[in-house]
Amino acid sequence: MTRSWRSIVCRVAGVSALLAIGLTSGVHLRAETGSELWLRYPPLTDAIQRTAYRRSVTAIVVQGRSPTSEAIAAELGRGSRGLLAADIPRVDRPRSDGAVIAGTPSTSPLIAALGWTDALARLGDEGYLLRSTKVGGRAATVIASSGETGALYGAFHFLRLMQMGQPLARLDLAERPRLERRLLNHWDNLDGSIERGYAGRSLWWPERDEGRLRDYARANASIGINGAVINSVNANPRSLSAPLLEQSADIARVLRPYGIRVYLAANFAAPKMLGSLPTDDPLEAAVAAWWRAKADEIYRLIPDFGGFVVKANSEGQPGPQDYGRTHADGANVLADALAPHGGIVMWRAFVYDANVDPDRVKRAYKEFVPLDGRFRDNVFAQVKNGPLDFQPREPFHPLFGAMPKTPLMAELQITQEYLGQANPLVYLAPMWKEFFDADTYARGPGSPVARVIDGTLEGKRRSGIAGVANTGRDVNWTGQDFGQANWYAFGRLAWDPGLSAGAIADEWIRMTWGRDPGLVATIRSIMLDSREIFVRYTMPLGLHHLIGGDHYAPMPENRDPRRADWSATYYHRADALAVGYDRTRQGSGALEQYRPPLREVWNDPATTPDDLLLWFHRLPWDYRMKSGRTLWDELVLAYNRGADEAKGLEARWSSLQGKVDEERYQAVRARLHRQAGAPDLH
Ligand code: GCV
Repeated sequence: MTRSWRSIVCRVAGVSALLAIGLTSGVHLRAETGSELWLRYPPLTDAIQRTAYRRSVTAIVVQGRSPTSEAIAAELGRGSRGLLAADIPRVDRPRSDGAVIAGTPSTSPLIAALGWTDALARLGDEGYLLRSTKVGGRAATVIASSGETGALYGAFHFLRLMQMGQPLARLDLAERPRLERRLLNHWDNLDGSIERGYAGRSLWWPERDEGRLRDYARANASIGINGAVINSVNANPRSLSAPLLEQSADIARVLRPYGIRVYLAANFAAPKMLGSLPTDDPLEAAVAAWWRAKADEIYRLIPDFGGFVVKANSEGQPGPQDYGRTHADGANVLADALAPHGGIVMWRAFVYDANVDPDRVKRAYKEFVPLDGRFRDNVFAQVKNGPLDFQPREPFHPLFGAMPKTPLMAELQITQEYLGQANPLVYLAPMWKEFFDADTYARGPGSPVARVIDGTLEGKRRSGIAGVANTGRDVNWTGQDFGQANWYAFGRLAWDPGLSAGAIADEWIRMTWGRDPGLVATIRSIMLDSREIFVRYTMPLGLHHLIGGDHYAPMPENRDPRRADWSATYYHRADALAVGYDRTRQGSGALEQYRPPLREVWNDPATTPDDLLLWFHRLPWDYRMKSGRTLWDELVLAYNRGADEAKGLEARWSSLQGKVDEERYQAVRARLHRQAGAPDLH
């Protein structure tokens, strides 16, 4: 029985190489490569709308002259030139109706004169007002913030309204981000390779194209990303050496005007490896002094440096436990060095020492919960969304809601390490929403993860989120064109976890593919179905981690000689009688790390949602499911249904031929064809 189950698992993923993309001719749409992302600004085809917009956008007034002000003016100019097919002049003050005025009370006398300073102060330096009003008796649109970055975000919002075809008259919008730190984590190595990167080499190591870097910054600013960790968490200690810091400073110089701060991943053994100290013991005065001097050196080069992320005592990385110290001891020595400069430490909770507990998913909680309250004020614990490792579906990590004194930075993975890498189409926003909306019950019912992260549940001042990036040097940035949607959605949800996956998809589709209602509806339905389809054919009923060493192809027989908990067999535990991991009270007890009522609900297979059944339970193959089918039949049904639906995605996409440009159409089609398990297109 298990043998044929394996063959079903393996049948559903194509594993041959992606070959050339066929090109056909005869289309009238502008050829596109995807390089412009969602900032394409193609001319609006609706003449009535274009005329109305032209009346609302007759001139651009950005009175500031800083690099950020220049970026605002350039983007408004570029966007309106593209969308309206007209050169909109930049002027120093409105001379007729229709000026778009952007800035802050301190950079713009026109904005200062509006008397909005108090309202702006309440929105913070990244929040903004977007209003239709009168300036000097003339109708104008004002994009105002107390900080220049906020004005830049507002400018992108204004452009998005036009890209979406929204009315521009009578605007009265106020926005502010719900989370303070909105970061991309790049797992980029100094040699240019990217760990779990599927879209080409690093955008900045070992050298960079400044124009591309600026486009990266523009894209991030358009969705509110305000920080980038530019090297891998498996950090090369050399990242903190003087020559590499010079390079980081150069990257920071390009990103700064777009409100993006540079952060670095630090290797905990840097004092020994770079500084020739005899130890990295965080309680040694010489080690603390080394980190202080290093922080001072960094801030001399990068005055707005954000801080360090650290992967310690995890997957072979050095850490404080090498000296019998705790994660808090380790984090605090770095935090003390950064504190005088305003920097933070993001100490990763991705730890799974086999000596802590036989069940991998229990280990981080057991190590970190006792440390709550022992971290310095400028330390975040950075916690992956689920307790294992970025599976297509996991329950939320039980640390969310279990460390009330420590700000938790949620870590999501935008790059599709376990989700087919850059081949299938998988829109991740529904998965992230499932995480944000999950009720932790930390303060009774109505304690969703989103409120743990944004700090409101436990009255925390600091908040943040990190996404492991999927960008690289590929022309379209993300390999699969729909990977762009995940980058986009991450930024939008980091800004406001309350946005819906569907609304974000709508925005992205209209800006990236076109505004025809039929086109939008088709792509939207493909996107919203895609994650569940992928789950069905790779990990139905919560049966997880059935992959081989490269985390791509299904390989349920995989036994990794290095570690049991890297093996598929460790997770599915399949034999002739049963399948699944028993995490109930009778099993590993992992569900005791969740609060009531979850631990009761998930302790009983009859009340556990089917989606997580085999995550928490080991059940006989003939176990009777809620549907009346046996477990075996239900699994087979899900695998087959998922595989059939994956084929259906290609068919649904085919209906769009001629409605989107042929280049991107074919590129997506080739990947969907492969996802369907069919031989590659030639
Ligand atoms: C950066 C998983 C990935 C590793 C990654 C690790 C982590 O194990 O497979 O590539 O290392 O997570 O998040 O640290």
